[in-house]
Amino acid sequence: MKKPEALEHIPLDYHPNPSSEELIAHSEQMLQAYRKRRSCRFFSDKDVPEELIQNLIEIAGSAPSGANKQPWYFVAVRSQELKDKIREAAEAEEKLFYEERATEEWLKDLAPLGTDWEKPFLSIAPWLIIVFKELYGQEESGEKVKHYYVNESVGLASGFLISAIHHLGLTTLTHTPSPMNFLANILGRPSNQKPFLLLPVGYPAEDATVPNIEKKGLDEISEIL
Ligand code: IYR
Repeated sequence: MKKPEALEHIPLDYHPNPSSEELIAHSEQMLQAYRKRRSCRFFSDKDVPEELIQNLIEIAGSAPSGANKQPWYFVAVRSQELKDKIREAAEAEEKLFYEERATEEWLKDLAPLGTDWEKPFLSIAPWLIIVFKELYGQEESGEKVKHYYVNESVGLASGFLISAIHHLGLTTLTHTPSPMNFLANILGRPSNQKPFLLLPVGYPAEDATVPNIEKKGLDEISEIL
């Protein structure tokens, strides 16, 4: 096969060039801000504008991906009827998870977080963003497009999304009801798209609480050689 031509290269349009001192100061500020990010299960029903959700999704879609195939799709749900339907289906799966499917060890690991099958945040948060991974792409002609590193790519896009939500001062929760194919059914997605995770997005409730967990220290998660 003849090798396709490489795309033209254009200049990199990002050269802020800060000094080391500026970088360190900025990274310290960022670290303090990131340390405040928590998975929050208590949402206010205060509305969040659609434009903001669209910008957040574009931020997620700016993530790197295998061969730039962008193997993701985002469904943003604000319809109360759909949110209630998703909550009902998620709670049915979660009830089975907590009462039958989860191993003793898994339940023991979850106990400190105080989670259970009830998921009121799914109907209270103003938005649910459901992230889908695309196992392969589909051209208009019906031809399949190969996708690479799908989980890594969609994980990166989800990380961008969570980070941007926090940066704005809003909150989210990485929710992975298991199994979650009910989301594809309710939202009528094609068979090349599989649910990856669900992020409720909104303002935290005034009286929101979070479990008092700790993150591993730098020494535990890294070394410098
Ligand atoms: N999907 C369940 C259980 C759950 C699993 C893990 I791993 C968590 O970090 C938290 C919860 C639920 O959402 O409750």
